[in-house]
Amino acid sequence: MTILVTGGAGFIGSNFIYFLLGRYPQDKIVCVDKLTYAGNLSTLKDALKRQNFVFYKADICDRGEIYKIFQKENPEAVINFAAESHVDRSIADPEVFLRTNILGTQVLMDACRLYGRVRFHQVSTDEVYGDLPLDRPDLLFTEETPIRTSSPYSASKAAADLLALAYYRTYGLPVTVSRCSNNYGPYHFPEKLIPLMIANAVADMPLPVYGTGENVRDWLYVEDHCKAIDLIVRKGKLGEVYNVGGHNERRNIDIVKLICRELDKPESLIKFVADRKGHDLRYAIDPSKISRELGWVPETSFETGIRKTVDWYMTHREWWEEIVNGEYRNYYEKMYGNR
Ligand code: NAD
Ligand code: TDX
Repeated sequence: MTILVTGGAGFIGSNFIYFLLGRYPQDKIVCVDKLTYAGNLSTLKDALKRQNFVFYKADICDRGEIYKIFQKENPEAVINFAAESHVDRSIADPEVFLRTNILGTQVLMDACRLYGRVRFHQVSTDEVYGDLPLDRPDLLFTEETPIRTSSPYSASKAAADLLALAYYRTYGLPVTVSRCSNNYGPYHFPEKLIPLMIANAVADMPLPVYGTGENVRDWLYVEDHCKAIDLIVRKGKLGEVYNVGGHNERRNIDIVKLICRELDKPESLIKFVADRKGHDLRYAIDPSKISRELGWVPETSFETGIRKTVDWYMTHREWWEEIVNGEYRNYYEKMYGNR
């Protein structure tokens, strides 16, 4: 089988590529990535040594380039991870989010239609459901929860989901959509909460917690997400949405304190800063559909996963230090300088 993975030089896409190369050595993996600030070819250096892996630097919005790659590689399945993925950046500058996340998805699905009704999977997010109140732990997002987005990022992801389902209904394109909760693990770009706090704590820099730190996210180890996507692509029902999450809700402040403990750093590094605009209070996924229909269950506990993650960042300092010492400095100054 030839599988085309877009956004494979980013966090989850690269983990997915390594998962596929390990589990299905007979498959060919084709990666398409624009290598934006969030994409890093060095992440794929071990994959690039493999005969059954090929990389194309291309923009998913570039119809001509994408069609050429489809013509050459003839993929049987496309898994779309490529996206602008950072909520704070979408608040500062939404346009590229609409372009990549919506129009890019459309180009890929048009290519799937044109080159033989190729199987298409859209990697989406729980953020399309908006947020839940902090004082109603009984409420969880199901696949039936109405779409109610808060940020330009989540609005663009929701638009892409709806477009994917429209391509299923209108053109019969074999489509599935997964909506996962917050991931963590190796190769997570340092602008996101967990790697940012690890990098700052290592450097004894302030740990900027938005608002009161009481916002809740539902954390899943990235490998469990990869396994869920693989199951959906191979066994999922076409035209369906699957929620993915491991019942692991944590307050941001507790995550940051945990990282301080893991790294033996004082909590006095924590600095409460101005809140994110439109900041979602709580995310919590009900994963019962994927568990019931496909037998998926998360395998890595949060305690194990966070320890593995901290260890990974400590043993791969060159990977993230190169990032935080580059263009990222300007981003950091703009985002946190006067906060
Ligand atoms: P990421 O920002 O780490 O990686 C995105 C990758 O896409 C990068 O390699 C980047 O170069 C590439 N890319 C961006 N624009 C592109 C374009 N126009 N053409 C080709 N490539 C392009 O993101 P991530 O955290 O790995 O997220 C991957 C997907 O999973 C996204 O669709 C995101 O919405 C979704 N998701 C993420 C999480 C999470 O917690 N990180 C949770 C649920 C869903
Ligand atoms: O410096 C920070 N301080 C802080 O308090 C950062 C970067 C974040 N936060 C808070 C904001 C959120 O409540 O931590 C929480 C997590 O923030 P992010 O890591 O930016 O993730 P989030 O906004 O929850 O979105 C993530 O999960 C869903 C991914 O980035 C999305 O791509 C995914 O769809």
